[in-house]
Amino acid sequence: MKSRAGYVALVGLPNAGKSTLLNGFLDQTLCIVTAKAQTTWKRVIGIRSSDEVQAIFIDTPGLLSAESLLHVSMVRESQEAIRDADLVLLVVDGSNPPNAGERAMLEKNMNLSKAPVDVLINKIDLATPANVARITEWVSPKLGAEPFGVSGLNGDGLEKIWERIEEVLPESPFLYPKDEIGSAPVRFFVEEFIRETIFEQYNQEVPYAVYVSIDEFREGQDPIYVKANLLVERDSQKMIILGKGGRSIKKLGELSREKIEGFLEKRIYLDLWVKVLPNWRKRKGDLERLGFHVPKDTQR
Ligand SMILES: Nc1nc2c(ncn2[C@@H]2O[C@H](COP(=O)(O)OP(=O)(O)OP(=O)(O)O)[C@@H](O)[C@H]2O)c(=O)[nH]1
Ligand SMILES: [Mg+2]
Repeated sequence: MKSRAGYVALVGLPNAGKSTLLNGFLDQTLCIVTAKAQTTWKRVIGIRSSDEVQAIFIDTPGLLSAESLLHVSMVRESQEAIRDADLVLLVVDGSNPPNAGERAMLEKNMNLSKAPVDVLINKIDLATPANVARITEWVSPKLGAEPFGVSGLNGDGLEKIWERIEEVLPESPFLYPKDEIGSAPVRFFVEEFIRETIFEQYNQEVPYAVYVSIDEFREGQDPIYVKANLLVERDSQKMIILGKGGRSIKKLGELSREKIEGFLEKRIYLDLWVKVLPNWRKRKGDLERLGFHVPKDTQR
């Protein structure tokens, strides 16, 4: 049998469970997951290879109406993934079906795809039959797709989707070495684990204003020395991140370190610094320096 390989984009509204599904397909925690919407800010690649088939899953930021330049860049990342995919998996939260405006926005984005679009009703463990019926009545006529019920959390339905992926991907040599599971540098995962912990620990708007950037990563020593800058938009956010007597940032450091050590299977020393980069979410130059792709036609 000839080998098959290609790109499978996981797209949908914020909080639908895209990152959970990527981790489920890989049986590994590669993407950060939190209960808050808009956790994923940049595309993440996760690779699953069987003997003959290699799927390159792309986890994307949630599709949302853009309020800041950061959102514009997030939406653009998702749209590029839709355009480049060999199969698009539209992930819909079965416990919280999209409203009319969200449905229209999703339909518009799915039209960008040249590839087949399959719909996954995720969180099927929580979905009521009425919600499943509502989603099916929407997607069957509009997207020509019979939805699949899945649960990223407990893995239900994922093997069936994998079989579908194996059929749909084009004949092609493998695009990555067979034993590779990701393509991002280790630094990226370290940044993401810190960001995930920020989402878990701080409330309301604060996590959305923090960009985590690794400043130093000194390997070849035990423990590995990691210095991370936490960039916030205002002094008031800096005070919140630090907490009274530095207690909050100490806790953040401890919890993040445990996750990173689990991922790297090595001891690390984590040095966190908070810096103010005023209004970075709205500034084109700052966003580009931080690795976001801001559309060229954006004037700001
Ligand atoms: N019960 C249940 N919860 C789920 C399932 N999949 C995801 N979740 C939960 O839904 C929340 C959001 O999951 P994520 O994977 O971060 O969602 P996402 O689509 O990547 O969200 P953004 O990155 O914010 O766009 C988390 O609390 C998950 O634990 C599922 O199948 N069942
Ligand atoms: Mg996500």
